[in-house]
Amino acid sequence: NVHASALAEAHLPDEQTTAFAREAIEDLSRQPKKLSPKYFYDATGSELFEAITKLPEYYPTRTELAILKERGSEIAKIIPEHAALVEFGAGATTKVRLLLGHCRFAAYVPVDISGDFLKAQASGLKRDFPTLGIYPVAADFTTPFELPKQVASMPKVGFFPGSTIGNFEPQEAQAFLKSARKILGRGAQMIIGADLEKDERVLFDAYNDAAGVTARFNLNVLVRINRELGGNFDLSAFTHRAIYNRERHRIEMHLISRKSQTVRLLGTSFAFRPGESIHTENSYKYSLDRFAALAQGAGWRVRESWTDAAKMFSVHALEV
Ligand code: AVI
Repeated sequence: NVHASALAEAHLPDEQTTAFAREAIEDLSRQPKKLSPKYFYDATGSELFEAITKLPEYYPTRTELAILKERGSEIAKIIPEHAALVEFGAGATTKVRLLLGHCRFAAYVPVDISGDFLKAQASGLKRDFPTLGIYPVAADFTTPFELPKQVASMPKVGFFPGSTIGNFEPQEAQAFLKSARKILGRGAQMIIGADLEKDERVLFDAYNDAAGVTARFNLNVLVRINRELGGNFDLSAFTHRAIYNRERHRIEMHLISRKSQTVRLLGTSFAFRPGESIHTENSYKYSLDRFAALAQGAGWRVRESWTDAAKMFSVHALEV
């Protein structure tokens, strides 16, 4: 097996790398070529994403934070006391701290694929919320997982901020919402952030920042393939492109080949035409109505939706 032996040579034959290799080869063999956005987030990619959230053009993070801050007491009113807050994917703790500050949660269950990250996060929170039970779960939150037995009898509130749901295809988003409903159980609620459809120029600029951080974030997936899968992508031969697809209500990120070239990874060659794209990410934008329809299709009702005054971003409270 050519792929397996090439992996062994790269000294990285662990399970996650094997999955990355298999998926990258399959996705680059397609027409049009693609790569999954989940591979953006190695250590460098996560740092670049943190830098994106601070860019003047990238409004989602700061707008969602402002909504959570401003509406914290309204959110607290509809949440049962002594509930367990289950966060799907655990990034920076800034947003969850806002909710924990406003609402009286008995437990916090961060769910993330990276166990190390969870441990670091948990110890900081424990210091600031000493009475809160913290029960991290190391799991891929897009597939079914068990909640810790300590929270079995508590009502559950899911938390999925950041418009990460926008990076799922609509049918994946619906499947995720269904699975979250099953995991959270009877009487569940969910607080979820979704980026709104808006002026195309604003959307375009948010993914084409002047400082070029989004371009570096996009290209980092090729850096990762080179390092982890022994690829030989020439970074200067690919360029970042982000466009708004109006019909499909989504920003698309692409890496465009500047020339005719062949790239090799793990014994497989991939030919690129000049101008040919690797489609690396979709970021769907939902109107309030389209989001409500998505939630409804997954068995949730929108209890309340909050937006900022300029209607840039939305936070929804869902109930079963
Ligand atoms: C994480 N996710 C919600 C970001 C987004 O806006 O879709 C990822 C991102 N891609 C480019 N810039 C930021």
